Amino acid sequence: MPAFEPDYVFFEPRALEYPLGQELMERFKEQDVPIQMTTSHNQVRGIPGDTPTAAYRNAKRTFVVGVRKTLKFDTSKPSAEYAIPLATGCMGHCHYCYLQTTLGAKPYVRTYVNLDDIFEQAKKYIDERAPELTRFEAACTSDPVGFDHITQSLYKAIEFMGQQKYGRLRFVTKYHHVDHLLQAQHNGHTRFRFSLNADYVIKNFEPATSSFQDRITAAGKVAKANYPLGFILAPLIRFDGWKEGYTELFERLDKELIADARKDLTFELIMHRFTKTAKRVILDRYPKTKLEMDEEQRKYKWGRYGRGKYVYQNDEAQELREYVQDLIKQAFPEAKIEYFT
Ligand code: 0TT
Ligand code: SF4
Repeated sequence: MPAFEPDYVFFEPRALEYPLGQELMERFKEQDVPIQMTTSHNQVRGIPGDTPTAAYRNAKRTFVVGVRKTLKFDTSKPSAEYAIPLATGCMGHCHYCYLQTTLGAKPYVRTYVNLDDIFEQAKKYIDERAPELTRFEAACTSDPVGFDHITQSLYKAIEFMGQQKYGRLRFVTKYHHVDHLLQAQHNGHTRFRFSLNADYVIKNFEPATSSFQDRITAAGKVAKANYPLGFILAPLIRFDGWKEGYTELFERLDKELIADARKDLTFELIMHRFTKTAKRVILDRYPKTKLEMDEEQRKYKWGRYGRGKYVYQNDEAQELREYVQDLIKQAFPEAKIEYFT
């Protein structure tokens, strides 16, 4: 899995008023990537593709450089108090990804260059709650590690948060391109998490992401650089043979993970869920997917604005939860399980 480089690039004109916007323009010019200007990201036009599927695949290889206008941060339960907006979209092709519906027709990677505005706003949120800690999730709308070798904005966010007595950063990734982040002055204020799953899930549902092995190796490096480390097991799926699959995951993890990584380790557990809209979009984009999305077998969990989700039945959820929690307790008795949802 080579580090991502886009095939198409768009700039919002205002992005060029910021140093990062200018740097990115220079970088892409040097690389000879086709660059277009766009009045606003809502006006991104001209991503090639004869069919909607082809256009979607090309959009996933498109990079948009823009300015974040709204500086009100969303909340981000259960992982943090706030979502910090650094970017939206991702080049991965995970079948189950919620960005397919939350980003709708804008699946491209869009990065914000007005970082000082964003950090200033984060500082305000921190001050409001001090001396309580305020946690910021940087992976709500994107996988921010996968293209940080291009923008370095996650790097800057890590260093910004390193200086905040009462601020904490966290993010999760499926990419192993972490080397430049190892030097950041994080001060222990960033929890660096990797998303892991059973081999079956990675093989069938996570195209265009880094392999299990690469993620574990990267996790070892991150722990060596003294970052607090975490794993998100998501989505937990009850595929045929899931018990064996998740047992094997922990056997491998136990074998491969270096001792340094076990000191301050957290786990977050998230069950698979889908909405009716998500199911439609997924089947449209990945028509051959093996992802099970049978409403009949699921429990309907009511949500706001009619956006209810299909989750596993209570007894199935309970079984999944206990099984995976036991695996964690056996292999990593000192680790903290932050939540199961
Ligand atoms: O469907 C995915 C589920 O994963 C959501 O319920 C959120 C959850 N999630 C994702 C989580 O529990 N912990 C995480 O760290 C996430 C990777 C990030 C996250 C996203 C979060 O913690 N809290 C959130 O509210 N989100 C948002 O959920 C982003 C998106 O808009 C929405 C999708 O339901
Ligand atoms: Fe979605 Fe994460 Fe996969 Fe990217 S890596 S497609 S953000 S689930």
